[in-house]
Amino acid sequence: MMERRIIHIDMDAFYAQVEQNDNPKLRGKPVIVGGRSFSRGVVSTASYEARKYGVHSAMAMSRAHQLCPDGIFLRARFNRYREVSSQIMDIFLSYTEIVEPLSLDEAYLDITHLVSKTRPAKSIALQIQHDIFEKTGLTSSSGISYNKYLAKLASGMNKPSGTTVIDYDNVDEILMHLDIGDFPGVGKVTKEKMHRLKIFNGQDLYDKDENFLIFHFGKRGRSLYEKARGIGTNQLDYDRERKSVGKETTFSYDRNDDEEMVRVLKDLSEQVSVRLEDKKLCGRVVTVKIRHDDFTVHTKQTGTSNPIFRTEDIYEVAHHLYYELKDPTIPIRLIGVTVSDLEKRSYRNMTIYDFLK
Ligand code: TTP
Ligand code: MG
Repeated sequence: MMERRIIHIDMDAFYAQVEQNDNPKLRGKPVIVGGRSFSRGVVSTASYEARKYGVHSAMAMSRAHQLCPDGIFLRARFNRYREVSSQIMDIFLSYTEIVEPLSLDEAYLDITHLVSKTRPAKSIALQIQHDIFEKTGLTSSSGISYNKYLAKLASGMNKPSGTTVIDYDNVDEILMHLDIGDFPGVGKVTKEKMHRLKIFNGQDLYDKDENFLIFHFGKRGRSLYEKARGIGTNQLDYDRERKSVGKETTFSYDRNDDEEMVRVLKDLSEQVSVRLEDKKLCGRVVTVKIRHDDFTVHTKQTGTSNPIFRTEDIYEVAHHLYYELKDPTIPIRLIGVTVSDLEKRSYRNMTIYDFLK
């Protein structure tokens, strides 16, 4: 079986960066975003400028005020963060449907099927980070590895704006020197217990046998034993009931022929329509994606006034988008059609034609 390539992407100082991006006056300044009331609340996150003063997530707001009296203290605007989050998730889904979001600002992506000799996982990660920056103006960090936990570990290693690969050639070096508190899943309490057991880093953990760890940490002992060896799951828990239905075609050699593209678009529209029909869904947004032979990806989408699901309706929009998107000078390697913003079909969004079939 082919080795999995998993990317973990995590936005840098997410809430604070959104605030700085939305209000340029805040850029370069110590920004601290907190929950509810300033007197009793805790810090949600702090910009990297504020972190220099020792301010961090989950700290009492009053403490943050003491450490950073000149900081700019803001209330969290969750709706805005959700909005940005959904833009980011859309970018992930434009690469692969195997996306497991962990929170508003981070997700695992399985990109195994996109990797080739000329397109290593790292270049895909960089491309995704670039897309996020283009679309939202925000920086993120990514980690690439052969399982989830190592990918997550990697994404935190070179923040902000980092892209880090953990592979068989460097995994031992990284894990053996890793502070025990930096192992994913080792919180404050576990860390203190580890210290009592004279386990301070990955090497110390590696040196303990499995039974010892199970004796002291119960069921988690086994997982800790495995983590010390770089072993972890590579199965993503992703949403099979997707928020979009899409089909794409990759050409074995590059095409640049409108007539053929129109045929392919019609065919893809029909396949999408059949899927929507199966699931009794319809959608309000159509997206066409084109990948050129140099692997640049271009997408264009548009909303429809009514939810659609029939081949002709999807094709009509897709065809229009294709002509807006295409660059006649660059051959096409892949083309795709997606319908999103889905909802269940109801009598409200059916037309007379649906009753004539
Ligand atoms: P994180 O990804 O943990 O932190 P971050 O994005 O602010 O900073 P970085 O990843 O660069 O270290 O969390 C994402 C968001 O979740 C964060 O911006 C605010 C929110 N959050 C809280 O509200 N409380 C918390 O205790 C944590 C850790 C995060
Ligand atoms: Mg983050």
